Amino acid sequence: GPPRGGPRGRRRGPRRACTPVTMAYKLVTLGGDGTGPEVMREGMRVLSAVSEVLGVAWDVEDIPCGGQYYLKHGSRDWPEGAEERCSAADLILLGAVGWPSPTGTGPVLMGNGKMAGHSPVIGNRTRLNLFANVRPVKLYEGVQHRIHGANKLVWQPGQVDMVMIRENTEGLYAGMGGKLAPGGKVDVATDTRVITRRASEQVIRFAFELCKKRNKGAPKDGKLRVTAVVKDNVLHGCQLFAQIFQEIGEEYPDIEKDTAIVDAFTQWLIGQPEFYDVVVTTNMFGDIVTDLASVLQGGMGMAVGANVGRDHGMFEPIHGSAPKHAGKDKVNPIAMILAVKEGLDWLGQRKGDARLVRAAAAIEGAVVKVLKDGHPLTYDLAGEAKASRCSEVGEAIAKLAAHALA
Ligand code: GGG
Repeated sequence: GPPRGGPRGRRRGPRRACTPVTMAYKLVTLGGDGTGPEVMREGMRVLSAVSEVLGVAWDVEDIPCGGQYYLKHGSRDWPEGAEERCSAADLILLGAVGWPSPTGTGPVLMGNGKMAGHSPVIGNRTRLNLFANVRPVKLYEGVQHRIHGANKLVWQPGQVDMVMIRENTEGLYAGMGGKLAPGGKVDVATDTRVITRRASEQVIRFAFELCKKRNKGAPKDGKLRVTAVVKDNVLHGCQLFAQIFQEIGEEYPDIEKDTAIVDAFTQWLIGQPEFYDVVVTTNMFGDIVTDLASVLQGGMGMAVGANVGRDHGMFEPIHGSAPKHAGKDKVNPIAMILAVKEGLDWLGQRKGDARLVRAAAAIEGAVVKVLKDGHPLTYDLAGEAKASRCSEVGEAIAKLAAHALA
C-alpha cells in the first residue's frame, strides 16, 4: 500500500496509538541557482500544506547544485553521491540551474566544458532515462498572455490547451561533439545531433498514449490529434523521426496524424494554437518551441516541464535561474507550484495513492482561483504596480489548496 504517516517530512516523536506503521515517500529537491531555491521554497510550502491535511509523509533530501555550487566547491556541480540519491528517490523536484560566469561571457562552465548545472538537469534526464519532457501549454482564466490586440486577448482560455512532448535524452543534447583548439585557441566546435529509433519510438508512443488517455482533442474541433514537429525536408534525423511517427501512428487509427515543419510550425503555433492537442518533437526543437508556446499561457513563470521515464520522474518549471531577479522574492512561483502538482499526480498514479492525486487537483484548483481573482500575483502577471511577492503567491496557493482538502 501507499506510505502513510506524519504531515511534514520524517515523523519524529511518539506515535499515537492505532497509528499504522508508516513510511515516507523519498523526495529529492534540487533548488539550484538564483531564483531556483526561491520558487522551490514556495513549491515546498504548497506541498507541506496539502501533505499535512492528507497525512502524507515525505523524507526530504535537499541537494545543493548548479553554477553557484560549482563556484564554491571548485570541481563538481553537485555533491558526491547525488546521482545515487536521485536514483533512489520516489520523486525529484528541480528549481533552476545556470549562473553567469564571473570571468567570461555565458554561464559558468565546468572543466569538461559542460554548464555547471548539467548534472542535475541533463545528467538526470539521461541517466534516469527520463525520455519524455512533457510540457502542458494551457491558458488559465484571468491570465493576460503576451499576445494582445486592441487591448483584448487574442486567444481566450479554452483555445490554448495542448501538451508538448520533447524527446529528452538525445538529439543535439547527446553530448557528442567537442572543440578543437590548435595552439590553445578554439577553432572548431561541433555538436552531433543523434536521433535513434529506440528513443524516437518510446517518445512517439508516449505521445500517442497520452493523447488517448487525455481524450480531450484539440480545442478547435475536438479531434484527437498528434502533431510531429520536424525538419524532414533537410535533416536525416527528422526523416527517421517522421518515418517512425507514421509507423507508430498506424497503431492509433482513432488519432489524427499531423506533421509540421518546425519553422512553419512556429507561426501556426501562435496563429492557431486551438488546432493543437498533443505535439511531439526532438530535443532542441522542443526546447525552443515550448519557450515560444509559453507566451500563449502567460510567460515562462507559468510553464512546467515533467521529465518522465518508466521508473523515475523529475518535475521543474521550464524557466532558468533568472540571476537578475535572485534574492528579491519577486519571481512567479506558479510554474514551480504546478511542477509539484504534476509530480504528485504522476506519483499518485504510479503508487495507486489517491491522496496524491487529490492533492494535485487541489493545487491546480488553488492556482486557478488565484489567477481568476487576479490577486495575489507577481509582476509578470499583475504588472509592477500591483505586484505581490513570490512568497505571498505561494502562501495564498498553499492556504487555498489545504482548505480545499480539509
Ligand atoms: N528549470 C530548469 C532549468 O533550470 N533549466 C536550465 C537548463 O539548462 N535546461 C536545459 C534544457 O532544458 O534544455
